[in-house]
Amino acid sequence: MEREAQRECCCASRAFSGIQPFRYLKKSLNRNGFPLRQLENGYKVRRVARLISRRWFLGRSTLAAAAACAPGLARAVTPPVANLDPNRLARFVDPLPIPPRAVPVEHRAAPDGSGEQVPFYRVPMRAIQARLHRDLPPTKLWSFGGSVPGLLFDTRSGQGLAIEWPNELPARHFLPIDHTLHGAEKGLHEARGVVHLHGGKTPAASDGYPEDWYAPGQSRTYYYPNRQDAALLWYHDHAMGINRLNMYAGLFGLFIVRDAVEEALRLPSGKYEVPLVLADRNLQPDGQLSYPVSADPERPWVPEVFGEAHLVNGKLFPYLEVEPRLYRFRILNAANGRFYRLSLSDGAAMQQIGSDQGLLAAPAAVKYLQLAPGERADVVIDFSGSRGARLLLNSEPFELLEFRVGAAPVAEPGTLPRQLRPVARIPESAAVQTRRLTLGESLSLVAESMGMLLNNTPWHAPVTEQPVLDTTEIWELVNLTEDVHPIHLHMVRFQVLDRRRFDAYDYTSAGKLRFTGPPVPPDPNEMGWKDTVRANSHTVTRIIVPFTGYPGRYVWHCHILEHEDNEMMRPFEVLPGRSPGSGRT
Ligand SMILES: [Cu+2]
Repeated sequence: MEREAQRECCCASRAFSGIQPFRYLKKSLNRNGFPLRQLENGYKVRRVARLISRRWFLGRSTLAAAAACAPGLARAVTPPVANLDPNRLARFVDPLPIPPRAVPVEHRAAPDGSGEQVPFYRVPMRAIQARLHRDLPPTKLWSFGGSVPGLLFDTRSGQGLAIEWPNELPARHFLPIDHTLHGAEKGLHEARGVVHLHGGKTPAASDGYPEDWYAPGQSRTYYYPNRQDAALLWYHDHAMGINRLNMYAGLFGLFIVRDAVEEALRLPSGKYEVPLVLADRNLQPDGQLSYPVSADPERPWVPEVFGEAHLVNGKLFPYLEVEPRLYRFRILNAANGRFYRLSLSDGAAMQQIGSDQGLLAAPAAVKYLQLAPGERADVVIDFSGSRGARLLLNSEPFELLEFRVGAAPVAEPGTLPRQLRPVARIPESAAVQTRRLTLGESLSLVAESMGMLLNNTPWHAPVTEQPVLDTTEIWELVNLTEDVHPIHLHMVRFQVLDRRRFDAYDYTSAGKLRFTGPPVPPDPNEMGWKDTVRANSHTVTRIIVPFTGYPGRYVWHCHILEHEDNEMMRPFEVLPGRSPGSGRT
């Protein structure tokens, strides 16, 4: 964990902003990259930079060289109005809000023909006003069901449910659409939306395919069979070309799946189980959302967005009163691009008991907890030794949340089981196919990012990944860029096999995969089931994926939303097996 944290710290802390070029440049100069000699040949610089990374190019260049790229740098600037400095606000004056629970409005027949009556919910997308801090006026947001985060679903494994997601948004978007992005062309409804249950084993028709968006006044009802292990899932908008804006506006919420295995462990529950949804935002001085734009009004897209204001369950600097005992926290990173690196101010370790797709085999002690956008962590914190203390949950240098620990002793502080849920490791021999898939960035001649690509293939190209239902594959994610990309596959869960550094220049210039280090196995807290994996810079990240569930068309993509909206997303199609459940083809 420590090793991982150090290796990723440049990208992961992301304290710099992609929209402030000179500040960003100073940070970039500290990065390690290719040998400087490669920069002495201008041709090589352009070729490598175009294929690898704008930041790498800037990072290994001199200030003079950067100045020569002024037209490119000038494209990405801050808006004319300065953002609100959240550090000027009083800290820890608002209690931590807990998202309200979704309640079914009735029961209806399941659409799978089973004759079963399933709970039916209705959760509209609509505009709201919400106070992010005691001393700020209300902020305009878009919400699922009236709050941000949206209504919390608390569901049981094996109990299907149907949700109608009406689009009741206003006709016009309030954040800057880039009409040059694929799927965001002029003339389309601005406030379109479609809902994806992230981590859900969901039939394709209900998975929220990005092109299946619908306009204000329209509605869709999706069916979730919920045939999967207990886990913290989340739902969010997935509309093509504007997903980053809809999510930034607030269209996301939590979806908990519970089962008997988890309940038998008697983990902290009720008021001792607390959801924590993390998301960073930039705010205008009047408290309204500020989404950065490039200097080109025709192409306002920016490659990444990092906010200075860190919302926990929709509040800035909240506090939570806790008893001196064990608490379970269900944590989601719902940010557009920021990686969180969570720690406690007293230096104590947290016990991570679960990851994206449910419980680990055993608790893993973590002093620093990395969470990329889209990742979740299930964490137990023991406050029993901190009676009367005030502790902070930090992501340095940011303070996120204050815990106020009660002074009175409690009768039963709780205990944590040593074993949680067995996670059988999938042998590599189970895979019928290995796919090598690159993560790349396309750059203009002035090293300005034009977008990111999976396997050098745009979204609209024919489907190339067609796994067969009930077979297992290994996917090798070859990251040619200097960014860490959190890669998410819909519908399936997978395990991380290993990560291995390679020479990206050799790969891009000669197509040769030359490793520069040994394979590194995942840390203990990554040894469970995942649906989103951090693909580190200049590293091959291998995952093993059983394609069980449902046939049909799904997507895989980077969960940095600005990347996803600009081509870093591809369809994959699960083909029906030759004989159901037969395994190999
Ligand atoms: Cu990415």
